[in-house]
Amino acid sequence: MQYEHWNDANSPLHPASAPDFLPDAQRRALQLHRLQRVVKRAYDNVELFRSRMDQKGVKTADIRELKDSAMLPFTVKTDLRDTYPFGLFASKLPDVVRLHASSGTTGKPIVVAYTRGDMEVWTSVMIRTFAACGVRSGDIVQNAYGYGLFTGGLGAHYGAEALGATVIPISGGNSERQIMVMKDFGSTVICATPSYFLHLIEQAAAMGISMQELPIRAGIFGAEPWTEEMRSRIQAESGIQAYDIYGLSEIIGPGVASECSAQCGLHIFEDHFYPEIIDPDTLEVLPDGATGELVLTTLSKEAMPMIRYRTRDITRFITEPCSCGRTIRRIQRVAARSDDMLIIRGVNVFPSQIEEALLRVEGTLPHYQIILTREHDLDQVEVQVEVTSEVFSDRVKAMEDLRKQLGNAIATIIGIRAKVTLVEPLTIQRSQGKAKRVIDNRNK
Ligand code: DLL
Repeated sequence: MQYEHWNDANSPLHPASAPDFLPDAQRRALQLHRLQRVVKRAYDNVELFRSRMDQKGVKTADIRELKDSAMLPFTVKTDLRDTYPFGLFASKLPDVVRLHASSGTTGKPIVVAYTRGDMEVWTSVMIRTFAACGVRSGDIVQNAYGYGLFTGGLGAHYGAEALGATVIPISGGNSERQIMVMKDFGSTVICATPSYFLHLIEQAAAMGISMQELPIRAGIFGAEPWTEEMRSRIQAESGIQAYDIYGLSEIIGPGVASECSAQCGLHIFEDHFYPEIIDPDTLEVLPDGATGELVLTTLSKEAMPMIRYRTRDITRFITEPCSCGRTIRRIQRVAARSDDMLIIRGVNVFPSQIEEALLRVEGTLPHYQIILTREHDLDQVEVQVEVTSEVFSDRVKAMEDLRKQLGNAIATIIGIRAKVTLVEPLTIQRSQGKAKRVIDNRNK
């Protein structure tokens, strides 16, 4: 009997997924109870939270309703760096059963910690993630997220295994072996960054294998921004359903939010992560539906509670109910981070806008890089994009027309002219994890 529920991924009776379907009032009561508990835990055990709340004159007893969270101080990434390595822990080290770290681009990593209870929560939100994406107990899950200090590999591993799927802990890289395993083991689900999966599609083709003919049917993709246009390309070329999942180390890792069968916004596991959208300039909480920065408070984390963590990720709540029946709210896919925003000749540009423009044009491949330079004090943008070998070997005139078309598509979306360079397939470096889309040489 229970087995049937495991196999019905969208059932409210699915033991792990039940909280996705709680009536609003019941969920809010649970959130408030957990918010009060986590604020007290953070205040009692973490010096930084205690001193910030004291400075603001906020007492734990002041949190009487969910919206009182707006009184609480924010936490930012530098707080984790400044307290490196263990300064934000609310548990004693013997109670911590796992550490992960996120490398960041410069300096020391940030360290995150989990108690046994945190591991159970993490596993449960990953079960809910997989269930929402239609993964079931009979699936064979090829987990190509990196294993190690990155949260992607082990986060997805524990969830898929607990769901009852067969997990292949292959980690990222060694693309030829990935394709061999996908074919020989009959993987039905792949977990990877979307950019790495694109590379796997190419690798399969190079080995004379069509993904369309393999049993693979779903991809659980996240850890980096990607666009709807990218999803269309992935689905068309591989024949799989591509789902977007979101998370960050500071909050738990993957398992903060996930798409469902509707593929229309990501459900936040709100019973564990309390979301707010703020105006990043005024820091005011914005009304539902307005676009701003996502701020998250962990409602059940023990080892490392986070109070109003500013993610820098830009999104909005989708206010319409979802056709899947889940009552937990959805956010729009995270297409941009406020710190990824490029200011080019004074115009704000997100790399995802360029991706959108490029992939709308036929003949391009979903591999590109944005190179910024400065000449005579003026920012220059070059967009290098791979084009199909047919286009590349075509007449000069056809290439020139495509270049113009792409230049116009970019100018229409971002409002400035970029130099477009068409390059051969496989020219741009492939990543095994998060893709590096921007090379900024302006201050060199
Ligand atoms: O990337 C956790 C993760 C692993 C999520 C696997 C999904 C799948 P970090 O390395 O700490 O953690 O990076 C977190 O990556 O603040 C976003 O800016 C970005 N990000 C994560 N998922 C998405 C997504 C993991 N689906 C940072 N869309 C976040 C856009 C994403 N950006």
